[in-house]
Amino acid sequence: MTGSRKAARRLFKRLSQLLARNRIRKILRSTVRRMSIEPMEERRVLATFVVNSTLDTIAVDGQLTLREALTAANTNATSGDAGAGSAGLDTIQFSIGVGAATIAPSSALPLIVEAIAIDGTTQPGYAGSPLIQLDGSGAGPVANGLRLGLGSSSSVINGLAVNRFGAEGISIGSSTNTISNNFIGTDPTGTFDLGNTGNGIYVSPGSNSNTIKNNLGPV
Ligand SMILES: [Ca+2]
Ligand SMILES: [Ca+2]
Repeated sequence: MTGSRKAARRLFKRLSQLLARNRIRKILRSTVRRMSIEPMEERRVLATFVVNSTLDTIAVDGQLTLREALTAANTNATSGDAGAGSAGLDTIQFSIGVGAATIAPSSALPLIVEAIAIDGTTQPGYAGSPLIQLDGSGAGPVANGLRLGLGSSSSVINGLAVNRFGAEGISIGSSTNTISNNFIGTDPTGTFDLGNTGNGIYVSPGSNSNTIKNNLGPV
């Protein structure tokens, strides 16, 4: 082999090594990039609050109240025993012992300003009639039971008894909500008239495409 061929082979070998090293470097770089980006990807986890108390307080006391759940869902920050809600839709379920339970707010519950799904049918023992009763008799003369404000579109209120509020039972000020399987203005068995002073369900002008189905009111 001549000297120049040897030099050419050496050069070729060196170039191959450099190319291989470059390729490895590129692979390493992209792997590191992937590893550092993946944990930062936003994963939207919807919060679910399980109300376990009939109290109306906001306090860290092991009792997760409806007021705490509504506040945390609205603000996406913690409230008493309720962890932070997530941006947008959060869910409120119930597990207050088994069977009928009455929540009697001592003032108006928070205006709902983000999508929420409140599902009374999750209360253990539910068999088609509401077990969770929102009793507004102590909430003051201008309190609505539940009020869906601006920003709350696509909410669900399902399977509650809502009675004796000074204003409306459920007031809707947003769109594409579903109000279903509630007893509004009656006791939880649907037997006694416990009307709200205002409308059972009030839909504000400009609130569109709401689904209101399978609710019961006083005859
Ligand atoms: Ca609490
Ligand atoms: Ca929220």
